[in-house]
Amino acid sequence: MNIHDTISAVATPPGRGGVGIVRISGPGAEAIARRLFRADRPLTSLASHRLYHGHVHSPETGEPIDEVLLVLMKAPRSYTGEDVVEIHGHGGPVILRTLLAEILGAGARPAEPGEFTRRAFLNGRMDLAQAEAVADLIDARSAPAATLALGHLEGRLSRSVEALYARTTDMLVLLEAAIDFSEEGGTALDAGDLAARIGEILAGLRTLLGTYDAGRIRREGLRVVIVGRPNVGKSSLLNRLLGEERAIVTPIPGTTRDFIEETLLIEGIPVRLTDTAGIRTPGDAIERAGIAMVRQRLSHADAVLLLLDGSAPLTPEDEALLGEARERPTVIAVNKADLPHVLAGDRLRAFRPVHPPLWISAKTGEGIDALKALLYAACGGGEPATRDGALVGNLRHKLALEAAQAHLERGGEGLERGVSPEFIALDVRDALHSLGEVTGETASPEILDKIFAGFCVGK
Ligand SMILES: Nc1nc2c(ncn2[C@@H]2O[C@H](COP(=O)(O)OP(=O)(O)OP(=O)(O)O)[C@@H](O)[C@H]2O)c(=O)[nH]1
Ligand SMILES: [Mg+2]
Repeated sequence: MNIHDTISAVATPPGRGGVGIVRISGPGAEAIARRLFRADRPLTSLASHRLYHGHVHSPETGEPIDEVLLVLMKAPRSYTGEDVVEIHGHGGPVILRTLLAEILGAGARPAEPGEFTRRAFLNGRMDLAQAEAVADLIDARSAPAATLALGHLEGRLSRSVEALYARTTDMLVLLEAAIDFSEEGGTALDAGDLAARIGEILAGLRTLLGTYDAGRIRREGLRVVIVGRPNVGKSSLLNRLLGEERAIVTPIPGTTRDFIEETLLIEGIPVRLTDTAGIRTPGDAIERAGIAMVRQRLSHADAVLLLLDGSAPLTPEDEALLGEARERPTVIAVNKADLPHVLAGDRLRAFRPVHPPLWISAKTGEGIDALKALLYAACGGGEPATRDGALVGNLRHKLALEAAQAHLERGGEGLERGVSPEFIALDVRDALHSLGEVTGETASPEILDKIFAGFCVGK
């Protein structure tokens, strides 16, 4: 990819709208603008960061194409750090296509997905975690996801990681001095000091990594699957949580065959809720297929909502499901609390559930708010732990931080065993490399390609 040429793309989404924006970035942006744009009053030059009213004309025919507002943002005070021109035209697909075609005809080339943001990164306008936050902000499906992304765009995560990066660099300097010492008389290695430094950085990493569940939930939402034997009230509970009659409810066991998915918001976070076929020895091929599908959904779930019937004794089917409850985060709810309580609590306690079972009634609504809160907490949706509010919500960041942690732990162990500073320095250098992958100092072109390929064109 050549980053010294001039690129252009429509920056607003396809379709019709009040305004549509075409963006140009690169050394030729201003010249292209001057060629196509005629301001209301003749101009000798375009001032930076000023909005001009006028028309875009076709240079060949001289015909007007659109009435527009135009702004030039001179490097480096622009999104990409290059000269950027934005033309605000009317938001129709034909107009925008024509505007773009004229710009390309005047010397720009079509921008690749995410190329504006990639240039912003390459030109030092933002680091990689911030660039990823741009995509997250655009893709945010809930207010908490948008808040998280904006925090990262403003450098919240980057600052935390950079602080760890700087401390790891300091450590490497000390180690290198000690390596020189053994050769030509520098400073001796203070093993106690070094161990304390490693410990501090590891503690910082642990704190950041401890925010992953909360961060991921904010970024991606939650997937919860309701399971239980037939007739315990799974579909009734789905309807109650959604506040509408979405699923068929009947007293006949085996009513739900296919799964039913709907999204509701808990604490502003989208929760994808799946109602499933009741689990039992299947009566026919349809039911067998339905039950197989439950198993498949379960493997993708963040949490399981295991539903029991409080008006009946525990059955072997319930017990089989309770036995599986420890395999993944599970919230146990005992439904039909409005009926006489028949289910024996001590039988349940024998399964040592992580969260005490909650009595609810899909019919009356009893316990439903508490159930939502419990689901949220069970998935790690509690308040995040870091002081500066940095949250790790991206798997790529988590893996890089974990790699840094593993390298530092190895270095720490080496120090304890008294290995020579050269070897410890190797681990510290690896840790530094992993930390740098988050903010992009050490991210390979392959990583960059992968990240920016996920962006939309025009961003
Ligand atoms: N009294 C009472 N009845 C309930 C409650 N929840 C569900 N029911 C009744 O229990 C029966 C079964 O409810 P469903 O919601 O269809 O149960 P399900 O678990 O989806 O059943 P399958 O789809 O067959 O697996 C219906 O007659 C509901 O009216 C409750 O909280 N209290
Ligand atoms: Mg059902």
